[in-house]
Amino acid sequence: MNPSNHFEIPGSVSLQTGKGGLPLIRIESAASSAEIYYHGAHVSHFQRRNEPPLLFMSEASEFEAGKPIRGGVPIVFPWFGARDGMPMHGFARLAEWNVVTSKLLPDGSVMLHFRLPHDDMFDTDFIVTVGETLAMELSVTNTGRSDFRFESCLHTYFQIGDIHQVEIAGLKGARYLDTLVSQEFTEAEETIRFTGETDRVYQNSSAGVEIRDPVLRRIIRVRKSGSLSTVVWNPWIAKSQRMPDFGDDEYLRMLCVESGNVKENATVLKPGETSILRAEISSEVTS
Ligand code: TA6
Repeated sequence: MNPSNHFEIPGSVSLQTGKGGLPLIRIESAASSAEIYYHGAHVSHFQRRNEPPLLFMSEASEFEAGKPIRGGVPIVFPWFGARDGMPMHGFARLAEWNVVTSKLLPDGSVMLHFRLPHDDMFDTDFIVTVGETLAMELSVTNTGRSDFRFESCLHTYFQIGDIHQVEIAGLKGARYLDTLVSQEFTEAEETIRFTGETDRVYQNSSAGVEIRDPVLRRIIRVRKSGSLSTVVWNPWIAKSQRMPDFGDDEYLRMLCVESGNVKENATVLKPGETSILRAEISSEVTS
């Protein structure tokens, strides 16, 4: 793939060669930096000045056509989870997206607009704004002549100091499916802590969450709109050992908190309708 560089902005947006020889776009804003691969329109890096990276990236991740990148923000679309004979979590994260445009905004943040190669049934756009925060917007329009049902999720991997010491706040009262035991529960705790493999799909929850990290001394906040599902995942020890593109001990330093619309919260668009899923990630350094 030899992408054109029509969108480059000197000092802010540049086309570079990333891992595996894949083309990526490097973004420098006044407050932060980021990297986005054409492969999956995959945000692989986001870091605020004078802070550790906010996104986790596995040292063992593959960077090649047909393979998902293990870390950053995989775009899950148009289905979540497994589907017979089809790629896990849909094909969007495996596709080579096109860059529509870029823009330097008055506040010093930088916007990049990606589009999934055209499909007869839908148009899919992904807009990333890199600044004090990382703002992501996945927009889907039904361009077909019948209803279009799909699942979508920004499957965000956060970098944390130690899974044993981190906690998530904001999900108390939400009902969730514990996929490890295929049972539903209601979150009774003000904060969620981790003592083993965790794979929960919180449903009908539009709430933002906080990830409180005493080791990296920061609070990560995820605010979302157009999203009723929040997925919380850590593979822990055994599953980490089974994942070839993930280090055995990397579960200690990552936590997925994913904003989307999956399972019973799947989206149904009538012809001509558009849905927009937004997630904005910010961080606050604590004492
Ligand atoms: O994060 C939820 C989840 O569905 C987990 O069950 C786990 O499979 C994870 O996604 C990673 O999926 P992947 O296909 O990227 O290995």
